[in-house]
Amino acid sequence: MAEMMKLHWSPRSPYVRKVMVVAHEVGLAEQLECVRTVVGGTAPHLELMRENPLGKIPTLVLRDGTIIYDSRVICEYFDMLHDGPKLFPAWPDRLTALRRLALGDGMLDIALASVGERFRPAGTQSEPHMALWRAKLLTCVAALEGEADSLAEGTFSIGHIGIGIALSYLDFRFGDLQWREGRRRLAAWHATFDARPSVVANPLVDDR
Ligand SMILES: N[C@@H](CCC(=O)N[C@@H](CS)C(=O)NCC(=O)O)C(=O)O
Repeated sequence: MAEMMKLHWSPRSPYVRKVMVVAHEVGLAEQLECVRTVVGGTAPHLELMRENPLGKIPTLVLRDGTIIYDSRVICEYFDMLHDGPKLFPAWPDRLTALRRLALGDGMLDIALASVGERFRPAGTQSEPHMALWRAKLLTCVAALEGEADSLAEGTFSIGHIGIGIALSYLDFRFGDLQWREGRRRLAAWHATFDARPSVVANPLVDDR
């Protein structure tokens, strides 16, 4: 078998899930050796930090030893490696796709900050921050409901993947947010995202 690319991977990470979905969409998943890498908490992962000084996943080691991160860079790299329809479209559609990707990634950044806060000892968690992050996530969902029809009609792109991954992460960690309430069109679009083979093949799993 040809040498594989090594992906620092976790089934709990939505950013990792995003690159795995892209890899499946463009037919590259079989070329990835997924190495379970545990990050988070306060202990530095020194081995990972030798490859990515940020100590974050996903981090991808190419066959020639070149190391790339973060998730967006890896997604764009995968999209460059195939000859099919591109997930990063040409201008002007690219602008909308990148803006949607930024919105999805921004939602994940907020969600992960909020999850991190939950792990602080009781009494040291910041209620005002938790409330702010919750309000931002709900505002993002409301904005997305406004473009749900255009999401459903448009050509599938990295923007769709960014948004779909973010909404699925809300299901995974923020069930109490009930983001589907009053968001019928967005929920309908997300159901189609959720049913894609690339998404089904890469579930989020709380494995420890
Ligand atoms: N902007 C990065 C974010 C990646 C990220 O924050 N990953 C989390 C796991 S879901 C992580 O590695 N956290 C460990 C840490 O921040 O120390 C990307 O898009 O790849």
